[in-house]
Amino acid sequence: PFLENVMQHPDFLSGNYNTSFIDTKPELFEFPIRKDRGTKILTYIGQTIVNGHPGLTKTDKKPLFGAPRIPETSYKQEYPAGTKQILDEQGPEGLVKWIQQQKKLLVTDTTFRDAHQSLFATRVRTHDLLQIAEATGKLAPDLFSLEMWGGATFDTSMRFLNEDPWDRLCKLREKIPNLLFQMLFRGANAVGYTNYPDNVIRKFIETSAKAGIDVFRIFDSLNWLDGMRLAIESVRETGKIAEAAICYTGDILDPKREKYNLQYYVNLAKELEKAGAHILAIKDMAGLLKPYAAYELVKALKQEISIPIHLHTHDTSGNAGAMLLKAAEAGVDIVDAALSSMSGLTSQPSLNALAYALEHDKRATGLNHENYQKLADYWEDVRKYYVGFETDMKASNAEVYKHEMPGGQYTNLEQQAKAVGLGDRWGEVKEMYSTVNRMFGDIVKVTPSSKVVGDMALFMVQNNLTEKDVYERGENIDFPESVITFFQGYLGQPHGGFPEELQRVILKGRDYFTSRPGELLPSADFEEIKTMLEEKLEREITDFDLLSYVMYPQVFLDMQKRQQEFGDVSVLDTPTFFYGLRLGEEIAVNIEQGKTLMVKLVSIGEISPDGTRTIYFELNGQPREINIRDAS
Ligand code: 3PY
Ligand code: ZN
Repeated sequence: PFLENVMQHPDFLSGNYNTSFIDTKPELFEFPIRKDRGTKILTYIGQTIVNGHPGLTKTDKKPLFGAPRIPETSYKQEYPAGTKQILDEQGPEGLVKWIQQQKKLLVTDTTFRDAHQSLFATRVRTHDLLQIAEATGKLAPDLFSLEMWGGATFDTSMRFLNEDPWDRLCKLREKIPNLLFQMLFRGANAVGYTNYPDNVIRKFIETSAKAGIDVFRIFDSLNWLDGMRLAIESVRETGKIAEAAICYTGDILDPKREKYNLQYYVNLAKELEKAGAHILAIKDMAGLLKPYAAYELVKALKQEISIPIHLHTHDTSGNAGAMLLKAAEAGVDIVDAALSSMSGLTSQPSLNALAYALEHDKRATGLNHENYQKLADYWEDVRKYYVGFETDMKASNAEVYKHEMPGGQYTNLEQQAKAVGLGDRWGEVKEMYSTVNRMFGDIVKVTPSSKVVGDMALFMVQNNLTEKDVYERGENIDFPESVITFFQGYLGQPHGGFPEELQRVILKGRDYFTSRPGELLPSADFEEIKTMLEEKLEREITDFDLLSYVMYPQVFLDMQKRQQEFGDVSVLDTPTFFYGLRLGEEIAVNIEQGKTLMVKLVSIGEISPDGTRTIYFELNGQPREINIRDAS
């Protein structure tokens, strides 16, 4: 009975590995007529001028931005050899041995992924990453790795940036040949929000390894070992690095929080080592690991396991810098940090500050202050483009120890709360988040389990429900879909099981299962999907397309449509992408190697009776008009 239930499940049908999903939704394949590249790009710019960019308040005047400071020195030198060469030449075992020989604290730079995911809703565009890529490879060859893919970047790049995430990976790989590329992989949830069939997990890992990922940080949103084993094995088969994570929650120093005590983490770490992890990650996604707790945890783990330890945290409370120092003292091998201009608050602590803090210490990082300052300067300039997506948070906030919300979720949930009219009740939402966590039995909260807690908290605040109401009137309440599927077992099993009473109230007689969802989900039929997509999209379908479709069918198809309408908008500079052009402004758009379009905005016509406006451009000096519907 559960198998049937899984197959009928709406998430399965929209998650979708079979082709019946699209047969029932033919509108997904109604594509706009084909236009030339110049017209497409003018249509995009015109659309942005008239209607603004989704998610940004429309301004009549495009803000003025100076050109970002791109360090010049980078172009004069070869790429120094880095950790990528160690892995390529000596394999995972050789790399692990090398890590263990280092006295210095090794550092991963998260600027390309978690920093912007946590500070401004994952909006950094490939264009801005590519402009600093060569300089990063040349000025920062002594990093352990560059975290640059996975987590939320996969879906946001398609959903909000009209970009193919695979394209970002391949292009960065070309420009940074010397650093290990690291991605965040959500175990059986891959880069999505629900479990996928086993053959999807395997193919995703094989394909990303081939495209350039070297280090896979694998976690399970409930610390459920069964949700991680397949990913660990698959990464090992590719010859890349399997870094398996314990997600940290609670407080090991608090005797009252015994569910997640030191022994719990030590046991889990030992299991992960046994399961084949090359490196252990301590993933402190909310920044709850306090300095002295970090010392205890790292000390204990160092005694109990023999693989290197890589520590990840967020600076929401303001304590993360101090925490890294205590962890370094206890012998942690690698830590995550972000370039200073992209650090702090819900992001990682500052890499530049860390390098200074440890100078002349036995764990000194050896990182060159001037080089990393140049990279931080670039990001200081570029960050300005994204101001419209920044959180309202102006200073660190220690209440994270109460609500325990992950850094990567904070800005997103705040946006979600605003979108449903709860902007002025954000304080209540945060409080409810911790109530919901308690009701759920105190679970590990990280994507996607954190999203379930967030959905329930929003739902309760929005409907003015108390904890008591849920138990007393729950029979008559339709809970959010994500909450129901969570209690059915679609995200796996939480430590200590589900609270039975609440599970009964929420499921209302629906089935639930305790086995691994991957065992129940039918395999994706890649051949069938490929044939279907080739027919519908009238082009060759790559493994990249196939995996993007399988992860996010609707998002992928929507992006195909926008690409047919607007062309490849990743070639536009970011201010133009978000704000269009000022009157009289002319930009050069490199649509491919050696092919440049000159685009100038001449004037914007009055609104006509049919609700459209004519936008007058010059394209390579020739007048061009584009009609755009004014949505205001
Ligand atoms: C993600 O899964 O995107 C995360 O950043 C979790 O911390
Ligand atoms: Zn993180």
